[in-house]
Amino acid sequence: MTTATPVSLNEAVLHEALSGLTATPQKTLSPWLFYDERGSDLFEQITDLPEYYLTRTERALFATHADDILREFLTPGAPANHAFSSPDTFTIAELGAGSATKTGLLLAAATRLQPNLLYQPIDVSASALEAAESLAANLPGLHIRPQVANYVTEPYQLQHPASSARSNGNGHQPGAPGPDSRTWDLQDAPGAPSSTTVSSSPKVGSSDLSRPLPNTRSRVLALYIGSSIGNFSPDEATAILRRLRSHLQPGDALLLGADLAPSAHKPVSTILAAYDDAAGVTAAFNLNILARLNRDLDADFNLDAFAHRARWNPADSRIEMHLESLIPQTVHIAGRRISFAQFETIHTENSYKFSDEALHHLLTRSGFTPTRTFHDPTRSFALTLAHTH
Ligand code: AVJ
Repeated sequence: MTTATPVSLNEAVLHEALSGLTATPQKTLSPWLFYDERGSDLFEQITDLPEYYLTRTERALFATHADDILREFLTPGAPANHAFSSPDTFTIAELGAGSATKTGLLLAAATRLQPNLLYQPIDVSASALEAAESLAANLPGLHIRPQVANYVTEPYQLQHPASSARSNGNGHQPGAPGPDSRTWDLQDAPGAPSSTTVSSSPKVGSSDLSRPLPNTRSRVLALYIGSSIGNFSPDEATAILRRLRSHLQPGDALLLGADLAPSAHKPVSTILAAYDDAAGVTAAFNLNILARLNRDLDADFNLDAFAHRARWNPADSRIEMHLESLIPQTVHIAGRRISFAQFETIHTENSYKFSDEALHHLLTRSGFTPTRTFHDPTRSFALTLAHTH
């Protein structure tokens, strides 16, 4: 182990391992256990695999549609050539932000639209948030307020800072909003948050042209992307989105990134290959969960006696990852003996794949009205913008 695991985290790992591995009839381990240092590194490698289409497809959607997404957020239903004019400014928040590499494309578009932008990434990993913070170095006007929290189990906050709106004194840039667009200044705004990272770029919008508009606020665009929602059962997913909804107000919106169910253009084999790649990186990622229990809990799993399995479960529209015991065997964890029959599996992950109807249903029962969906040409992945209702 290269870094010490905090005692409380180790206790959570122990609790999860013992409760999951003594469950009957199906042994389970929760997917959050994948993401220790080694597992996070393996997941980064997965996102570059030729078979793992999810990350690159979603990134392409951001590259193509960042401006469309922001326009639709600010002025739902407006035509493509519509000039932005909104009395409110906006801020972008993100659940499970990780290192936020894809988000950078949207943040870049947003800072062209609004010279000072507050970005609120929330992630359980402090090191991932440090990587997200480095985005500010490359995007003048971006202010980052990171929060370390598990958005499933821990409280988190979303700020709607009161804005001291002012006109953009720098004139009209191509692709940028007209001189009437509002922006706000983190330093001057009453009740503004103190961001932990403030870019060193000069402030855009000169004070002599400032026109304070009281009673304006920042609308929140909340991102939940990367198909992270796919790890949760329909009830858990609804609970996560309802909680997010409870932090939002009228005019705010959610951008949900989800992997789509098989279709004429997307055979099951394509989806399965993404979870069983030729190079064996996903197998190593799955097996790392056992290696982690060996490292953190001093367990004695023989990694050669378990094999990675990925299955398509059509009834629940999900990929399941399992670890199959190749022989009858007994493993020791913290003084407990855990026995496996030959071919018995540990269920380690579900990755739900959504139909358009399933996405619509999930969003509406969580308090959102889908406004517009952005698909790639093969309809493999969807970015759905949904406003609060
Ligand atoms: C991070 C949950 C989106 O389900 O595709 C990748 C994790 N598991 N390969 C996914 C994962 C196996 C991934 N998510």
